[in-house]
Amino acid sequence: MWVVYIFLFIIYLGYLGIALPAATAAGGVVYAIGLPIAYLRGLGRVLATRPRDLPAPPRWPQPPADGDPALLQYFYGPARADAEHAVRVAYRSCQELWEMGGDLISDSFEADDATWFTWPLGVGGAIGLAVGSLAGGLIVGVLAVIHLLVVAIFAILVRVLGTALRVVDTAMLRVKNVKMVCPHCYERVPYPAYDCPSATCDKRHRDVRPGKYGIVRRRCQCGTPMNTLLLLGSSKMPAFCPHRGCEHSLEHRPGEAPEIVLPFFGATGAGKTRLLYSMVTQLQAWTDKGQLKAEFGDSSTARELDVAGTLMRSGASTIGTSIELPRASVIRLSLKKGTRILQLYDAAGERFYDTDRTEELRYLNKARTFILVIDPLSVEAFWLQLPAGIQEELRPVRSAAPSPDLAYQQTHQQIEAMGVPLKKARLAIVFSRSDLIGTLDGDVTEWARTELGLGNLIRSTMQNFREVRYFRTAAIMESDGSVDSSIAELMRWVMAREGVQLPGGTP
Ligand SMILES: Nc1nc2c(ncn2[C@@H]2O[C@H](COP(=O)(O)OP(=O)(O)OP(=O)(O)O)[C@@H](O)[C@H]2O)c(=O)[nH]1
Ligand SMILES: [Mg+2]
Ligand SMILES: [Zn+2]
Ligand SMILES: [Zn+2]
Repeated sequence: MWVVYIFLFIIYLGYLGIALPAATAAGGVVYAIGLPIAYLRGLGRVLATRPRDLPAPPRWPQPPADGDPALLQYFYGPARADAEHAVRVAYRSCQELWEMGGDLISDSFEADDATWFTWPLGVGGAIGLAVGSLAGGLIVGVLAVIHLLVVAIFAILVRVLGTALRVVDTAMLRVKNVKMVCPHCYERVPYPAYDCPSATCDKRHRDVRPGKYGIVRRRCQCGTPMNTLLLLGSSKMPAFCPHRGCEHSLEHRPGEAPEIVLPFFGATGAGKTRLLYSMVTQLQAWTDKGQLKAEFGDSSTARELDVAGTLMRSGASTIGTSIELPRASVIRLSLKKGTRILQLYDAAGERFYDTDRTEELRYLNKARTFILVIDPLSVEAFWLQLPAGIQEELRPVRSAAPSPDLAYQQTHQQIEAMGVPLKKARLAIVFSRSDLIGTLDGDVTEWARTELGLGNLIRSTMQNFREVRYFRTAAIMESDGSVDSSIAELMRWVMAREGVQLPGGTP
C-alpha cells in the first residue's frame, strides 16, 4: 500500500515541480505584459478614444482669468494634465488586474476538495504576480518617462516655435515699416486686438500672437479657429484697438501696410481743412485716371470726406473744425509699389494756442512730417501793404487768427516736449489762398521773409527741423475741374520721403 502512496507522492511532487513554475511563469508573463498594456490602454483612452465611461481628469488647467477667451494650447498645460490622467486611468486598470489575480490566488486556497491541487497554482501565481508586477512596473516606468519626455520636448519645441514666429512676425512688420497707430486714441498699437470671426460669437481676443493659446492658430472658447499672426493672415479678421478705454474698431485692417501720420497745424481759419479736402479731391482725381487707388479706410472717414469733392467743385467755403479731439481721416493708398495707410489729423486752430490743448494731440509724436498752414492775409505786415481796394475785396476771406508764430511756436514746443527728434522731422510750411493774392515768380522762402516778415519763424524752422520746404497753395478747383497744381506739388514732396511717388512732377 505504501508503495502506492510513495508513487502518488512522487507524482504529486512532479505535479508541484511543473505547476509551481508554470503558474509563476504564467503570472509573471501576465503581469509583466498586462501592466504596460493597461498603461498604454489608459493612455489611448485618455489621448485618443476618450470613451464616455472615462473618469473625469483629476484637474484641468484653467486659462488665466484676465487672459483671452481662448482655449489653452495643448502643450501649455493640457498635455501634463493628460499625462497625469492617463497614469490614473492606467493605475485603475492595473488595480483591476491585481484584484483579479488576488481573487484567483485566494480561490486557490479555498477550493475545498481540490485545494491540494490548486494551492501550488496560487503560490506560483502569487510569486509570478510579484515578479511580473516588478518587471511590468519597470516597463511602465520606462514608458511613462518616454511619454513625459515627449511631452516635455514638444512643450519646449512649441515654445521655441512660438517665439520664433513672433520674432519673424515682428521682423516682417519692421521690414515693411509697419508701425500701427490708433486713429481714435492716438496710441501706438503693438498688435491689433481681434474679434472672433464667428458670426454668432462676440468674444474679443486682445493678443492673438503665438503663446499659451496657440502657436499657428488658436481656438476661441466658442470653438472657432483663428490665425495668430498678421503673417498668417490674422488681418482678415475684424480688428480693434487693444488699449483699454479705447477699443475702437480699426476698420482699415492695420498691419499690412506702413502707416503715415500726417498732422496739419496752424491758426484758426488758416486753411487746414480746405487743404485736406483738396488733397483728398486730388487723390480721387488720380484714382479716376487709374494712376493710383485711394479709398477711405473706414466708414467714419467716408462719412466726413465724402463731401470733399462736392465742396471743392461747388467752390463753397469749408466750415470751421470743431474743437473736439480729431479723429484721423484714414485713406488707403494703393500704388504700383505698395500700399500705404494715410492718417490725416486735422484739429481746430484753437487747439494750437495753448499747451493744455496741444498736449492732448498725442498723435503729434507719431508723425515725422508736419504741415503748418498759414493764411498770408492774417500776417499784419503783409495785409497792411495791400492796396486799400484789394483789402476791401479780401477782408471777408481773411482769417482773424493771431500771428502764425504763435501756432508754430506752441506746436513746435509741444512736438519737442513729446520727444520727437525734430532733427529727423520734416516740415511743410504752406501759405494758403495763393489764388487770392496773385502769382509769385520768385522763391517762396524769400517772399515769406521779405513780404510777410516771417524771418524769425523761417530761421527757427530751419534750425529745428531736418528739412523745411515752403509752399504756396490754392486749395481750389480750376475751371476745367482739376485741383490746382500747387496741391499735387505739396503732396509729392510730403509723400516722397515716405517712399511714395505720386503721379506727375519730375521723376
Ligand atoms: N480761396 C481760397 N480760400 C481758402 C483757401 N484755403 C482756405 N480757404 C478758405 O478759408 C476759410 C478757412 O479755411 P479752413 O480750411 O476751414 O480753415 P482751418 O484752418 O481748417 O480753420 P479751423 O478749422 O477753424 O482751425 C474757408 O472759408 C476756406 O474756404 C485757399 O487756398 N483759397
Ligand atoms: Mg478746419
Ligand atoms: Zn485706440
Ligand atoms: Zn468665438
